[in-house]
Amino acid sequence: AVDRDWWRGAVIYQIYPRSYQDSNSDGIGDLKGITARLPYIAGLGVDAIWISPFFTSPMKDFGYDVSNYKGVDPIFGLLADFEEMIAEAHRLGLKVMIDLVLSHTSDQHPWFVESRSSRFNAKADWYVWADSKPDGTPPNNWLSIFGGSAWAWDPTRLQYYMHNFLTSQPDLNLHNDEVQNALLDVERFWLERGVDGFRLDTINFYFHDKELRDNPALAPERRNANTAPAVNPYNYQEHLYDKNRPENLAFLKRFRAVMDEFPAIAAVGEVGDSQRGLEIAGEYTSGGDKVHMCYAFEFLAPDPLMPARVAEVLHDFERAAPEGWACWAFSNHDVVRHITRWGEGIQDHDAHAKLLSALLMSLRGSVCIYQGEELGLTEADIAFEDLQDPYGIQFWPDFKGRDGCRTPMIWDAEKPSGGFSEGKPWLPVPPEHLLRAVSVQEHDMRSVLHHYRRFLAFRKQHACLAKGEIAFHPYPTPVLGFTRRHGEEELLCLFNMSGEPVTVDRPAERIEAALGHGFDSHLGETRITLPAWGAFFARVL
Ligand code: TEU
Ligand code: CA
Repeated sequence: AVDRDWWRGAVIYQIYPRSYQDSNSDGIGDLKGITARLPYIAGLGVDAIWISPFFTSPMKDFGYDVSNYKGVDPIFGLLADFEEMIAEAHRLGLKVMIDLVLSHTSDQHPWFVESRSSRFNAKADWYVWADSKPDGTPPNNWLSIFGGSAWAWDPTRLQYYMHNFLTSQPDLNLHNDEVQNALLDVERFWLERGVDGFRLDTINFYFHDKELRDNPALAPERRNANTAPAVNPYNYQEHLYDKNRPENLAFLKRFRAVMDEFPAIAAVGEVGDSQRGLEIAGEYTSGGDKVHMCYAFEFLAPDPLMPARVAEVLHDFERAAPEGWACWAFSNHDVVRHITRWGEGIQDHDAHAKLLSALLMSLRGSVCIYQGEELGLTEADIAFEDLQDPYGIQFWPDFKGRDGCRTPMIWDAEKPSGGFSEGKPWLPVPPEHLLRAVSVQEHDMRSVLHHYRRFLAFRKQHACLAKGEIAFHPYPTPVLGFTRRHGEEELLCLFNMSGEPVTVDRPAERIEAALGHGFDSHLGETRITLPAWGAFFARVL
C-alpha cells in the first residue's frame, strides 16, 4: 500500500544543483552529478530530496527565473537525465520533490516576451501591468525584495510591470484563469514524470491586490531589527497588498486537486513573511485541501536560537494552525549557514553542529537539511570579485548576498575543488571546507557526518520524533526540554544549548535512557548531566 502520509515528519535533503556534483568539468553541478551521489544521500537515511530549480533559465537568479517550465536547462543536462535521476532515486527509496517557481517567470519566458510586445496580444494580461501615475512614477509604493520599486518601466508597452524580485523576474498575474491553467499544466507535466512532490517557491506572493493599493508603513516596533532601511527598505513596509492575498486559497485548492489525482504527492510551500509568516503558514496547511506543509522562515533569521525562542515559535505555529504542519530548516541556499550564523564565539564547532541537528530533527514538523549541513560546513567568505548573486552585488557590503552558502559540496579532500569538479568551480571552494570533506569524516566515527546518520536512524526508530505531539517543559536556561508523544511511545528530549556542562533534576516520571546517538549524557539517580552542547533522550515508561 502507498503511504500517502510519508511527508508528515519526513526529512528532506535540499540539493542546490549548481553546487552538488559536476559530471562534465564545466565547473557547474548537474543532474548526472546528482544521480551519481544518490547512494550517498540515501545512505544518510533521509526520506526525500528537494532539488532547487534545474529548468531552462537565463540564470539571472540561478534558476529561480524560469524561461521554460517543461525543459531542463542544458547546463544541468537533458530531460532524459532527469528521468534517469528520478528512477535511481526511487530505486534507492528516496522521494523526489522539485522546486516550482510559479509566482514569476524570467523576462525571457515566451509568455512574457509576448505579453510585453503590445497592450493587445493573447497574453497581454498574463503579467501585472499598470499605467504610471500622471507624473510618470510607478503605480504605487510596492517594493522589490531585491531592492527598489517593485515596478519596472517597459518602453514598448509604455507601462510598468510588477516584479517582487529582480526586474528580470516579472510576476505572473494569477488573477487570470488562463495563467492558473497554464501553471496547473506545468504541475501535471512533472507529476506525469513521476515526481513525488513540490517545493513551491514564494507561495504567498502568487496574488497581488487588483486595486493596487499602497502598502502602509510598518509601525517602528514591528520592524525587523536585523535590517536598516539603507540595506533593505522592504522590511519597513507592511505587505498587505503586494502578497498574502485571500484569492490564493482558491488557487492552492486547485493545485491540490491536481496533486490528489496522483498517489502520495506532497507539497511544501515557502512562506516568506517576517511579520505574519506562521499565521499564513497555518492558513495554507489547515483543512487538508491546500498544501501539506509550509516552509517556515523563523529559524532562518539571524536571531540567536535561545530555548525560549524555540518554544515560542512552535507554540505560535500550533496556535496559528492546530491542524497545520510545518517544515523547519536551519539553513538553505538563501541564508548564512547556521553554524556560522549562530556560532559567534563558540569553540567546539562539531559539538554545536551535532546538538543543533539533533534539535532540528526532534521538532514537531517535517525537516529540511541543506547540502553540506551534514558536514558542519561554515559560511564561506566570498570576495566581491567572485560574487555571483545579484542580490549580494546590489547591497554589498551591507549585505554580502547568498553565495557564501552556495559554494560547492566537499567530497574528497585529496581532489581538486574537493571532488566537486575537475574544472574551475563557479564559486570558489573555501580551503577550510576541505578539512570537512566526506572522505575525511567517513573515517571518523565521531564526525558530524556520522552523527547525522546515527541521529537519522534514531529518528526512524522512534516514530514519535517524526509524528508525535510536542509538549515543552520549563527547564532553566540553557536547557531546552520537551517530550514528543505518539501512540504508546513518549520520548523526553533535553538539549544543553551552551558550551558548559549542566545538570538538571530527573523528572518525576519513570524514564529509561534511549541513547546510541553519540551524546555522552548521564542519567543518575536524581539528576541528569549533559555535557557541553549535549543532548539527552529517554523513553518515558
Ligand atoms: O526566496 C524567497 C525569499 O523570500 C527570499 O528572497 C529571501 O527573502 C531572500 O533570499 C533573502 O534571504 C525564493 C528562493 O528561495 C530564492 O532563492 C529566490 O531568489 C527567490 O525565491 C525568488 O525566486
Ligand atoms: Ca556540469
